[in-house]
Amino acid sequence: MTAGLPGLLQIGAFAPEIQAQIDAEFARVHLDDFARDPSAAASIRAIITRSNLAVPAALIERLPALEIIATNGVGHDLIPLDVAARRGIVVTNTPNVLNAAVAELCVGTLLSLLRRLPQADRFVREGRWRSDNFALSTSLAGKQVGIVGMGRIGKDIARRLETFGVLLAYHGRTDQQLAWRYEPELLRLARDVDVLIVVAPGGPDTEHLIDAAVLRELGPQGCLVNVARGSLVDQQALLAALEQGGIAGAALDVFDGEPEIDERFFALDNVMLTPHIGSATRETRAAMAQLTLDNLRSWFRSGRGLTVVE
Ligand code: 8YV
Repeated sequence: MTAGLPGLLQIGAFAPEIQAQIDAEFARVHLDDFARDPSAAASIRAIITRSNLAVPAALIERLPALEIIATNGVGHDLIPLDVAARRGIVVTNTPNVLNAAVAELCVGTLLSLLRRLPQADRFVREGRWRSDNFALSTSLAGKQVGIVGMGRIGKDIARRLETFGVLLAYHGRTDQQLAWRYEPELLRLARDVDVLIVVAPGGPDTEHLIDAAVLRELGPQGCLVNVARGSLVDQQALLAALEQGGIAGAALDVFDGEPEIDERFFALDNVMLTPHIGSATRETRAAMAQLTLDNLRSWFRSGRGLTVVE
């Protein structure tokens, strides 16, 4: 560890150009090395991590000098905020810089699901067009779409979907007095719509928010889209609904136990599966990593984070 630079514990990997900045500006030790040799524990003042990786409470307790946890991602459901707050440790994330990318993936996978684009691509590649017509699919235009979680990303999704001629409504903790209809009852929203989009934060408060009852209300013509966290959906109820025609289909970017997801999904033709790539564009990941670093720089320069999780 380089003397004089702030001690930093790194969890996960970062792109070479970001890693170079980390190594130039911080006395960095990677979690794997720290697990073998925790001698640096007393000098660790910051953690840099990624939103899909856990920061165990036990690890925080072993770092007496820890001041800040900077996560590369908007989600912070794998960081024990209560433990951090008790210790006066600041937690920062990367809001806003990924809104467009996640919204694009949401719209893209929804269109792929409704128009059966992966199946159409396979139909052509397998030479079946020579002798057959691809079955008609269904339009997005005119559909009733419900958004669960009208935060920054939810609003970006709504603005994009408006241009497709859908009717929008949303559910969340509060009526934000927006142009779109607010539905306080999640079951009623599920009953009213053709497509239900899940884009609320993960964590204990939203665990299995989308359960068997909600899927029943969504019904045999309804489709589910999840670009938030697997934990928001009761995955066993979802698999049963998909297998038994309880709902028409689902576009899923997040799952329980990623990346070891339930192989029952693989056999289903009415699902669009993506490997948690909501924010996975070069531009977005570069902006996320830069904001993560800038949060650390601002903290050690001014004692303030730029995008602090409240
Ligand atoms: C991950 C995400 O952070 O921002 C989030 O909450 O889930 C993603 O952007 C990213 O996959 C981890 O690097």
